[in-house]
Amino acid sequence: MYGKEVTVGGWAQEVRNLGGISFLQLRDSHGVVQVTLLKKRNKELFDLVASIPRESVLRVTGEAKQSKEARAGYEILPSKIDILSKAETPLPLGVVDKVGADLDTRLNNRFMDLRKDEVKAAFRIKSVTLQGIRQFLSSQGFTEVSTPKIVAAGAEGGATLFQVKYFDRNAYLAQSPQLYKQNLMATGLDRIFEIAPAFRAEASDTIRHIAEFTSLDVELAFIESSDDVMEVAEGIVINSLRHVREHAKPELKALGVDIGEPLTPFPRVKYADAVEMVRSRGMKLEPGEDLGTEGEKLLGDVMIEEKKADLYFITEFPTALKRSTFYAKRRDDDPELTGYFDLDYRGQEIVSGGQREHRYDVLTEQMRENNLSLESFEFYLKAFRYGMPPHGGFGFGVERYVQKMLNLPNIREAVLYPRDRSRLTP
Ligand code: AMO
Repeated sequence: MYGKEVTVGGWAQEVRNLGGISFLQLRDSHGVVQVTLLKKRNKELFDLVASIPRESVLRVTGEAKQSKEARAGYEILPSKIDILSKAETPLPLGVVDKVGADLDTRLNNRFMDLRKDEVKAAFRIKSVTLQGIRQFLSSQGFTEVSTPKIVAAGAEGGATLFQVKYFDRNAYLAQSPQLYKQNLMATGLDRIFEIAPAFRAEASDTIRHIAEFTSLDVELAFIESSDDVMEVAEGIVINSLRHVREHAKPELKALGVDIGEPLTPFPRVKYADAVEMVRSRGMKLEPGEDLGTEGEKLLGDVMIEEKKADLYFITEFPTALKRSTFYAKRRDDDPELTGYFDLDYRGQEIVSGGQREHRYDVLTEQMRENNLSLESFEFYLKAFRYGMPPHGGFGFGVERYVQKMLNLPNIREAVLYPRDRSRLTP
């Protein structure tokens, strides 16, 4: 386009005024272009640009010219500049300033924060990740479904349920599509997945919990064991990482992240062995006790040091730790163990799942153990009385996955508008 007239729209990132000449850096989603103004050529435009507040939106028309000095290798010599939207001063948050703002200030001004390439990059990568996941799952014969987010009963314990008023009744925001994805296993839609928000009233403020997260839920019928389920989880990770490596190169570069090939097959560590591994590293934990955040982290260190594994399964969760997961199948040969697993990514759980209990009598017994009213779960239980195949699945925390993939210090960096105990706007 050299020598031709071009029109570009963007944000006025910076104006450098050197007296007789000034340079306006105009930024749009593709990058930054230099608009060069000569006072003697057009004093009116020169003065206009000198007065434009940073981050205003402009439309610039002018001649595109090759330039050795301009960073992009070309510049625009403007003949017309329209101010489409003038920015107030001072800015609530700098866009190109070297001084970093704290996360709260950034989140309070997210629209401005997202003008930074490295902040936007995480969301482009999240989108590419979801694309990779969808592509892989459809190639494996999975059907994408949508289930209600306003529900009558929770599946993941009362402590984290959000109650909502639903006309003249009480309802809850779905913590997980658990009951619905199992319900669908009775229909012949044998392999399903859903990518949707899940809600948890998490009281504590941590770098890995939010009140609204994107849950990738998978469920498959006619399985032999949890192994069939783990295979799908592993496939999702391997294929979506590859997809990101191939389709998000500039974004990975902006973040300075290099995603290597993970070690495959993902190593599997039995829960009991995981406890021994962290105990041998000095952590005080009784056999069978919950690993907790600290134990998970320590196990992550051990797996990287000893096995060079970023991603690994923790398998055979003890029944004692999964008792409240009333739908989890206990092993026929050893009822003290389940086939439940977690998939951890460098010391953080990102996936949890396993084979479900599909036998009505055993399932209702496990529910009674948890003091659940079978009546309020009738819509769920009914499907188990008329032909329910063996099945299993998992919940996969999309933001936790992106957080670990990109080494983000806080899960909130992977959510455009995070929800937590203190945050309801923006
Ligand atoms: P679970 O409660 O372990 O299992 O959740 C599954 C995955 O969801 C993610 N996750 C969260 N991410 C961010 N903030 C939170 N507050 C949060 N809570 C959970 C984690 C976790 O591994 N119904 C079962 C899944 C199943 O068995 O299919 C369930 O919800 O990455």
